This record gives sequence, structure tokens and C-alpha cells, in this order.
Amino acid sequence: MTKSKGLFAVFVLMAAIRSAALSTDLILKLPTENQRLQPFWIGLHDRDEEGVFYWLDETQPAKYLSWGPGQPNNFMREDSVGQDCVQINYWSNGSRNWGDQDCGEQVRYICEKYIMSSPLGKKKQSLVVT
Ligand SMILES: *[C@@H]1O[C@H](CO)[C@@H](O)[C@H](O)[C@H]1NC(C)=O
Ligand SMILES: [Ca+2]
Repeated sequence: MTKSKGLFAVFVLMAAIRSAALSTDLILKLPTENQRLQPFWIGLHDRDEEGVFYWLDETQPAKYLSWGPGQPNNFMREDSVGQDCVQINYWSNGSRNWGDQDCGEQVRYICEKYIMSSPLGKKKQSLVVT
């Protein structure tokens, strides 16, 4: 962080996980609740075109994907739209990978925190779980 007197803003976006290395690193750091694993939202979605997944901060489809077996399945429950958002989920053996889910599900988020300082642009600061 510079000490300039320029304007800056902090903003937070659901995280993009663009590599296996980042994914592995992140999964090791995910908190448990009462020692139980839980799912977390990440910033990946196919809201614009079914089956084509984008990170929130990109205009090209995501390249690195880490789907679990049978995912994504756009599984339809009561929601006729299907599942257009993505979680890091878990298996009973403790392994984790990604699955598409109904965007309205209430689980925790993995976010990226940025500091934007004009005219330097966007700088990724850290990953946070909220
Ligand atoms: C854990 O279980 C999942 C789902 O059955 C399976 O795909 C995965 O290979 C298992 N992982 C390990 C490390 O056994
Ligand atoms: Ca979908």
C-alpha cells in the first residue's frame, strides 16, 4: 500500500480460483465449524449461458475448473432455472471439489479483497472467508 494521498477504495468480490495450486492452498485453509466441513461459495457462475462458467471479474470463460464427480449437473429442484452458482463442496472422506448449486443457498463465501488506488488500478490483497 502506498502512502499517496490519492483516492482509494477497498472492494470485495467472491473469489476466482484460477489454478490447482491456489485451490489446494485455499482448501487447506478453509475453516470448519464445530469440526465439521461446510461448503463455500466461490465467484463462478453460468448465469449468462447455461453450462459456460465465468469468474465474476472475467469476460472469458474460466479455464481452470475442479468439478466433483457428476458436476456440474444444473440439478433442478423447485427452482426451474437450475443451478447457476458454484460452491466448493465436500465429501465424507474430507476431499473437496466444486459443484453447481442454486444461487439462493445460504452458505459462507470465499472472497477476494482488493484495494483500488487511482491511477494504479486494481491490486489483489488477500483471500477472506465471510
Ligand atoms: C472421496 O469421495 C469422493 C466421492 O465419493 C471420491 O470421488 C474421491 O475420490 C474420494 N477421495 C479420496 C481421497 O478417497
Ligand atoms: Ca447452470
